Amino acid sequence: MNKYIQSYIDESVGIIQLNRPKVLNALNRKMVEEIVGQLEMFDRDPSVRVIVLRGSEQAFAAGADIDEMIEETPLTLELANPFAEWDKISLIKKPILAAVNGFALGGGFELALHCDLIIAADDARFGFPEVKLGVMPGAGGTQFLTKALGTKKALEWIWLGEQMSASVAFENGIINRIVARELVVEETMRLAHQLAKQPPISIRMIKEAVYTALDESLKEGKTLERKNFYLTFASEDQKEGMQAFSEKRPPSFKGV
Ligand code: DAK
Repeated sequence: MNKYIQSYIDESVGIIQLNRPKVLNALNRKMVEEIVGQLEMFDRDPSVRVIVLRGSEQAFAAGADIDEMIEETPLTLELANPFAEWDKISLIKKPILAAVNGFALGGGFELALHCDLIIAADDARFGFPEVKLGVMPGAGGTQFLTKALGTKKALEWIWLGEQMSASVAFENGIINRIVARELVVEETMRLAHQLAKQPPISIRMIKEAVYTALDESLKEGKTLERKNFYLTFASEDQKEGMQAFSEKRPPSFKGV
């Protein structure tokens, strides 16, 4: 039974809603475990094709729970190894869409950046305030932001710890779409349902290939792309997609 999140399925979209609104969805360790556990369950569930992660009215998440972190020492962290949970997010094969209202700060920004696509409200605020607490991002923030913005801009944002508007995040390619605050969930669900109609095997193979481009050389990336391309021809959806084109009708993909 989850205490800090709610989850449900809407047709083939699995939704995870962070649910600690009184503390702006500050992420404690148990909450991260619940989010990751639910992501893994949706990833294994054949009835789910796309996952949406959303916050509440005021915040996607205003960072890791400072009250929980305050007494941490290097050794309590080393023993608990809390980053192992975060690492599991990168293993999720299905698309994860973040619907961001309000604050996505620190660990909350990192959680959004672990998602594949980000839809944000026009008044959403992003940033890494860790430096103001005498620490620094620890769940990938320095890496994600540097890959998105380059070293100069990443250093300025993370050193100053200032909040970034949705429009700046959009101009820098950090988020996919900006919509009015009251339409964030609706637009995210619309996109999720659109993606859910795409062939699931292609969607998974594309996700793997695109992230490989971040870590591997062009040569290795192209090799993996080619293998994944071959693999799509093992699917019934490849036959269906091409047959539907010939017959001039919309395809119906089954994920097999
Ligand atoms: N932790 C705990 N409580 C928080 C919180 C947080 N991160 N953010 C907000 N709250 C609580 C506030 O204390 C307040 O509680 P009450 O006083 O009502 O009991 C309530 O949420 C409402 O917040 P405010 O009254 O402050 O609301 P405002 O609108 O005035 O301000 C704000 C909103 C987002 C600007 C402000 O709340 C704020 O500055 N929050 C803290 C932002 C921040 O510094 N975030 C943490 C960065 S450190 C790790 C993985 C990741 C990380 C670390 C470790 N491991 C796997 C080990 C990441 C670290 C971080 O994220």
